[in-house]
Amino acid sequence: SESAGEPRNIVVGRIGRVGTITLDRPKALNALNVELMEEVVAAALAFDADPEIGAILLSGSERAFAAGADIKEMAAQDYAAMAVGDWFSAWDRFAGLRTPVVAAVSGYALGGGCELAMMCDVLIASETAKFGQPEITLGTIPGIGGSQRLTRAIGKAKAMDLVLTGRMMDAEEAERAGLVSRVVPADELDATAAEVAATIAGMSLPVAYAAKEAVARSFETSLAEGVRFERRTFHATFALEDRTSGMQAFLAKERPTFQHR
Ligand code: CO8
Repeated sequence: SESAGEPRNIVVGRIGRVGTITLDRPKALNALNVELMEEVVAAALAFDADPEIGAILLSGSERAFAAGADIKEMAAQDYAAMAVGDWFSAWDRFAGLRTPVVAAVSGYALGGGCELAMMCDVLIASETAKFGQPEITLGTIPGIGGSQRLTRAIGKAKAMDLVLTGRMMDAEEAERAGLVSRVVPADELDATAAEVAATIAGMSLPVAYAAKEAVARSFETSLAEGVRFERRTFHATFALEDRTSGMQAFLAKERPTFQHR
């Protein structure tokens, strides 16, 4: 839907094979209004369609990854407007990206901000990161997957605690609970997240898609079906030039150079 003009709430860039999206609405702590959502989804889909992009890096600011859906925008809505407009369903397209997404989370990741971080594949958190689903304190509940993804990520005990009390969880607790991939000192966040994204972007693109899809499948299916899906996909990688050259490089004690096909 974002066709003409520069985005106003995000900064989009590119470093090698990594597409970068930086949330940039500092006055509202990167609150996710509809315009920002449409810009993020459009930028991410454009990267997803570009075979020169092997990973997407999503960041916020030092103070906030994102402090949730935009409460000012939501406050005036009624049930009919939310339901008929299917508010926030565009985020499902972000969750459906094939390209691996690395999130760099510093400061607040609350409500929709926590939900957006959980839609990403590798979540690198600064020691300053704070996660929470405070919707209940506003008289509502998570609406972009929080009740589902948080529970799958950290289990019922902590998910219920967070969703029912609205309290925040710091980076250390989030790592212990299994919500984040790594916690790093604040001044190392950007470099670490960029390095992780560049590493992934250096892999064979079809294999990275397959690896992401296989892990993501585990959330949608039984173990037996998931293992079957993985096995067939694993077999299919043997049709790829990158699989041939990757194994040949290992045997020749060389670094692999993937052609991404
Ligand atoms: N929406 C709109 N504006 C926001 C938001 C937000 N979520 N968060 C912060 N802001 C604004 C503040 O209003 C303030 O603006 P102004 O300067 O104009 O008053 C500015 O950002 C700075 O914020 P604070 O002054 O509050 O900064 P503090 O450092 O004092 O506090 C906090 C930081 C603790 C993060 C605080 O801002 C806060 O609690 N924010 C709200 C967090 C929250 O409740 N998030 C959940 C939102 S609901 C949600 O995400 C639901 C998603 C699913 C809905 C699905 C529906 C279909």
